[in-house]
Amino acid sequence: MNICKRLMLVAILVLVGMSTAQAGGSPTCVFPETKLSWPAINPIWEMCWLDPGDSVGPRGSGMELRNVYWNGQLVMRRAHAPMLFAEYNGGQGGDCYRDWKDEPTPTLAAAVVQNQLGSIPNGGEPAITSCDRSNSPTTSYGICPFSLTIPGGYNCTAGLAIEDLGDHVRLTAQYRADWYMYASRFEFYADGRMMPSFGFGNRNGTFNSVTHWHTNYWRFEFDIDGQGNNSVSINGVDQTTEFTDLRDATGGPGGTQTTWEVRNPVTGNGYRLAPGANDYLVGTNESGRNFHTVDFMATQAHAGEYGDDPNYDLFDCTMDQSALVNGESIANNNQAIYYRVSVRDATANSWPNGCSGGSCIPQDSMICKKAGPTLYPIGPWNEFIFANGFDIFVPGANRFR
Ligand SMILES: [Cu+2]
Repeated sequence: MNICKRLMLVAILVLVGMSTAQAGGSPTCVFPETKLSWPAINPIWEMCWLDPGDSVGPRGSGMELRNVYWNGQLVMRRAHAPMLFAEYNGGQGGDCYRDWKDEPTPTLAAAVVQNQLGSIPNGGEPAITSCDRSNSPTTSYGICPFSLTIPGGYNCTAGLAIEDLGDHVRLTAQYRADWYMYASRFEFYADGRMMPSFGFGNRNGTFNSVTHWHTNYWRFEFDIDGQGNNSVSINGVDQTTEFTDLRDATGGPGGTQTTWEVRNPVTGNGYRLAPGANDYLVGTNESGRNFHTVDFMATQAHAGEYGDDPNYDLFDCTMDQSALVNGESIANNNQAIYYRVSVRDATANSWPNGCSGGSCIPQDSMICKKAGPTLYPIGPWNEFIFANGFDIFVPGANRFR
């Protein structure tokens, strides 16, 4: 190697070193946290996970992930789902409830993926939740094993299923609030994408007769590169004050969908949250009763604040965004962003209100419904992975069967 080539190599190494200044980080997990490194050798993603029973917040926050690192760089301090609601059609005299998120219920999974990273056995099946199983409008399959028998070491596991699926790792937890069984999933791809999804299942046919909605708000505490200096933008335009927002399929640049970004303005690294196709199926406030009226919130993060109400009870159904979005700065600090998905479980002849016969939406209340966004890495840390920049960005792509 001549001196010129040697200098060029040094320059390249310096540039790489600069752009990955925070690389090499790794979470320290403290009981009851458990560390996940995927792949086990030369990990791309590392994090601490907690099952719903150990999650923070009043009555928990479902599957909780802490100190999530991609290629040795901090992405999020915490990801969880602290606000969950079940609302019954007011036109049928229905009430509305705030559900709990700290009562785990088993998932059907291969023994090798139960609470540890594992690969699905040859000829085996990925982990199955109530929602994965539910494909009939009126039949419920109960709790695990959901009237299924899968040979080869499959059984009902408390805690998480953690599956190495080749180009990504998938974490699945399921929890129960009376009749309902909620499946919280998170997929982490080698290319940096993160895909949280929520499945709304059931364990019996109770309330088959009343149309109702389920609403989940995720909460993501980003700290890109771990310097406490992030910004939040709408369609790439930085915002300085806490805000609420709504999904808009054509509200982004060039008529694309509205997206939101969290970014470290110093390193340029960030994430873009793009709604999934199913997220659009049930808009805010479909019932008209003003319980859940925003899709997105950007708030300044505060220690110990995991939602709109630290002391709620079962009947506190309204998500009070004014308790979270109240004029604080979101410039150059740490934020918690919240994102809503809802599903409607319709019964025959009850929705829309006033319908009759064929004008009513046919019963689909026991059929599984899933929704969730994709979070895409943006900025320099992405360019080291993708030569084709934003070609990967496919607004509204439907990844659900
Ligand atoms: Cu339901």
